[in-house]
Amino acid sequence: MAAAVGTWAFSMPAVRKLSLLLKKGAGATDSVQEAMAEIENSEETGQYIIGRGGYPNKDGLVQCDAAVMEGLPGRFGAVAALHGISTPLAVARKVMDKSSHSLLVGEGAMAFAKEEGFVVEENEQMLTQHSADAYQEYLGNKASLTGHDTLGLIALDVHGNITVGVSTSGSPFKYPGRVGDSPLPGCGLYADHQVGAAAATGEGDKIMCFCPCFHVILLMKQGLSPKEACESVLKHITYQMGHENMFELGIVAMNMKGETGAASSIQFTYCVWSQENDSIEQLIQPSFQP
Ligand code: SD4
Repeated sequence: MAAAVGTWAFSMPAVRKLSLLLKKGAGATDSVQEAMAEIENSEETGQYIIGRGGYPNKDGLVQCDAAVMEGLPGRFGAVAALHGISTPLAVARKVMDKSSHSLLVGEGAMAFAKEEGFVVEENEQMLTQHSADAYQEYLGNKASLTGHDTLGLIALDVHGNITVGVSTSGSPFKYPGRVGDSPLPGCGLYADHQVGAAAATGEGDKIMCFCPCFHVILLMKQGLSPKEACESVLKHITYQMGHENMFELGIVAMNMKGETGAASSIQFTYCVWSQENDSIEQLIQPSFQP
């Protein structure tokens, strides 16, 4: 039974695309790559945007993080602080499929992408009017934006394979070279073909200290539902941080039956589709109250 889930309301077109591909029997990884690329390469996909149109770093350069993980052991690829490429997840896929490495960063990631035939664009091409204006405003008052722009997609295909992909331009106006949780396995994403997959969004600098996606998978392995597992992890982190210091974190998860669930420290919208109902729902997860 195929199923798909995506983080934030702006995942709606991507989840729709996943539903169309998965219904036709496409593989989970191909589907995630194709659905992600449409949003990455689109200039206007919502208030917070990934890939082309993402917010630049403090020097004005759009630097993206992306990763893909299949449920099968050792199938992971990621890029971080990659610039000039409008579809970062496709490069992460190449790292997984074509290299002996798991994570490539910065200039090395760009050189690898070039070798694999990706077109490297000028930074101006990666900026949009919206992101360029936001950067000018930042230069004027140095006030950093808060917001979440990670698109996380989980797909379970009709063949029983599960894949999770994430893509983000990270925190707006970040320090050059900053890497968030998204391209780190266990932190921004995790998949296990016996259990399911999870993806995270929020303040990556904090998220990476807790490996929340791996934790969710471990709990699902022990028999918790995706929702119970996400809630349990959020509760654990909130307890460790203290409620007043809790940072912004949203987690979505899916098990191998295609059941999904989420938990979040702030109100969080996510989109789900299952072959059984064949309708895409936008669900609002209220903020977690310990
Ligand atoms: C990151 N979790 O890089 C990602 C994206 C995000 O505000 O939510 N940024 O921290």
